[in-house]
Order: sequence, then structure tokens, then C-alpha cells
Amino acid sequence: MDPEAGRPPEPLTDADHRYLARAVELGRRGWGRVHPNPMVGCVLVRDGQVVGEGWHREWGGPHAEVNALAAAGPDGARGATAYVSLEPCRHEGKTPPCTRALEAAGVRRVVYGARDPGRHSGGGGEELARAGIQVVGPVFSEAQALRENPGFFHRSPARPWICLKLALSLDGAIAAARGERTAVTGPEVQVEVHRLRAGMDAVMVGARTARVDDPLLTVRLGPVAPRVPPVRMVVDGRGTLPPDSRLLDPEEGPVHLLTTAAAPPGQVAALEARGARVTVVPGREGRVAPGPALHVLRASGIRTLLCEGGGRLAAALLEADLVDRLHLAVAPRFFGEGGVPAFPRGRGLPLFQALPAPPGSRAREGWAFVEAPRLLGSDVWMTLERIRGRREEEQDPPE
Ligand code: AOF
Ligand code: ZN
Repeated sequence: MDPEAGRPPEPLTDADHRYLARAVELGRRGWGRVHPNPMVGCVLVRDGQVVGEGWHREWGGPHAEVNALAAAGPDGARGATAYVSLEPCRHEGKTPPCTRALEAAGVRRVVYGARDPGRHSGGGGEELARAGIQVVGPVFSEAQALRENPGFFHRSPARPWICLKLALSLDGAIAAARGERTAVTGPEVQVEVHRLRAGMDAVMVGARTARVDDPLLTVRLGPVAPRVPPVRMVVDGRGTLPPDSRLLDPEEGPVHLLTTAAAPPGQVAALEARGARVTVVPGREGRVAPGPALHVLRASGIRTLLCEGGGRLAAALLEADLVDRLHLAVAPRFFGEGGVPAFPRGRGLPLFQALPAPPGSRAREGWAFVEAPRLLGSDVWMTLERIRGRREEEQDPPE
């Protein structure tokens, strides 16, 4: 029994925070390969030296702790501190419990980020403490945990966790002219978008964008080949997607269309004949009602959704306050008069009346930068998140 067991944990040092941040960073390497399970990383430190690092690489494969222990080698982790981005599991799942592995390896202290809410997997912290290991955690707030692993921590049955990506010119346009396919941002942004797609359950565009851009919505570029390719979706209230759209190429698997009763049955039949999976959802005047449509998606098992425009769909989601994360890719270009505004007549913008909070601030309501803007090629990539008041969060019961 460790003589320090049972004492209140020491406060975390800067080094502790750095190693935990490193564990998070390692965990992110599982993006696109482990979902719907969480991305998890682990760092083992002994006498101020990193003796092993690991992350959960593949759904169903060894957990982060086990990979880090293997990297440390036999006896390498004896007396070490394990920094894990998620509470070590205590269940016999597809792999044996990590609590047992840490204990057997002689780890002395465990610092973990997010609490594991799983009925069987969760509670590893207490179990380790009972075994005499000093345990510190959860270190992360629920909001932080959700940010790192939205597909795992988003528990609302009402809708998926929603990420919206918009590419804009400096004058706020998403295309140079109406009906014209415009590459607003450069190839580096495109690679980042494909990387994002790889870890999402579904990717969605509006019907106009599908018509004008004729996109594929597959993951073809970037560093990650997704374990499960995202479901491709078009919101098409009137069933206007041309049957010769590239989206309907049978090689790429089915496309899911959300439409309304306003879609002509003949057109729906033609799209179905081309392999589209059509779902009729509530709407008004041929426009899909976002709330009920998203509920249908969530009920069908989609936990995370990436919306890639266009302007109308983006504005509808923003106006209904349904966006959780927003990526704005701003190109140093100017489309002028003919440009198609991202926010026609300011639609969707009232939510932005307050200036977004800078990274690291603890805003209670509004939008906040969750990382510093970065340059991707010659475009600026911004990541903001919707900070909602407590009351709203509490309305989402856990499943
Ligand atoms: C950890 N370390 O690296 C991960 C954990 O089906 P299994 O056996 O892979 O277990 C999946 C569950 O284990 C997952 O839902 C989550 O609760 C936890 N993930 N736990 O200790 C890890 N990936
Ligand atoms: Zn585990």
C-alpha cells in the first residue's frame, strides 16, 4: 500500500498540466479511426522523464494506457505517473481493463482529464484509488471533455453535435456570383476539411450547394482514411437534386436526402432509382424544418454532423441556434457586388452581436475562439464554439 494513499491529492503543477495536454494531443491521432469511441492519449513520466507514450489507435484495439505501457517496456513504468486524457476504464470490454494494466505495471499516480461516463467502463478512478494509487481527476470540465470528444460526450437525444464550416471572402461572400462554383479558399483548407470529415458521422450540404458545386462529400484528401466513412447527406426540401449529380455516383455508396412532402413524387422516385435514400421530414413551403430533421438524424444513430453550407442552410442552423462548433475559413479575396453573401440580409448574424471571446477566456454565453486562428496556405482558419448558458445544458438528459 502506498503510504501517500488516502491523503488529499497535491495540486497539479505546470508540468502535470503539460503532460496532460500532451496526452490530449496524442489522443487526437485517433481522429477518424476510433469513433464513436473516444480519442484517448497517455503519457508515462518517471523522475521527470517521459518513459512511454501511447494512444488509442484503432476502434476495438488496445487502449492508450496499454500502448504507453508497452512503449515503456517491462518494468519501465514502475513508480511512474500516468497522464491519461480519459479516466482509465475498469471494464472488460474488447480489451482488458486499463485499471488492472496500470496497477500491474506499478504505476504510482494517475492524473486523468475527462470522467468516463460509461456505466461499465467508468469509475476506474475510484478503483485505482482503492488499490492504493494516487488519483487526480477529473481535471477537465464537462465542456472541455465535450470539446475533445464530441461524439462520445454529446448526450442530447434531440440532435447530433453540429459543426458548421463556411469558406468566406473578406467581404463575407461564399461565391463570386450566384449559381457559380467558386473555390473561395485554397488547397490547404480543402485538406483540413477532408481531415475533419474523416472523424464525423455525417457530412451535409444544402440542395443549392449540391447543384452548383456538384461535390462528392467523400474523404479523398488529407492524412486520415476514415474507419467508417461519413454518411453523405443533402437537405433538399423539394427534391431538386439533379439525377446526374456526382453525389449519386453509385461507386461512392448511397447519398441520404432529407426532403419534405413538397417534393414531386416523380422526382423522388427518379432519385431513389439512382440509389438515393430519401427521408421525408417535416417542413414548410418546401423547406426542411431543421429541428425535426436533426432529431430524425440523431435517432438514426448520427451523433456528429459536419455541415458544409451553403449559405441558406448555414443561416437556418445558426438562426435556430443549432451550431456547436463553427469553422470560418476566410480567404484574402474580395468578390464585390455580385458576391453571394454568406449571411444574406444579416441572417444568422444576431448570434454574433457580441464579440467572440478570445482563446482561454471563460465566457458563459456567446461564441468563443477555442483555438487561436491559424494560417492555412493564404487563408485564415478560425474555430469558434457556442457557449450556452447552464440552463440549456441541463435540458439535455443523458441517454
Ligand atoms: C481507456 N483508455 O484508451 C480508451 C477508453 O470496447 P472497448 O473495450 O475498446 O472499450 C471502449 C470504452 O472504453 C469506451 O466506450 C470508453 O468508455 C473507454 N475508452 N478507456 O481507459 C482508452 N479508448
Ligand atoms: Zn481502457
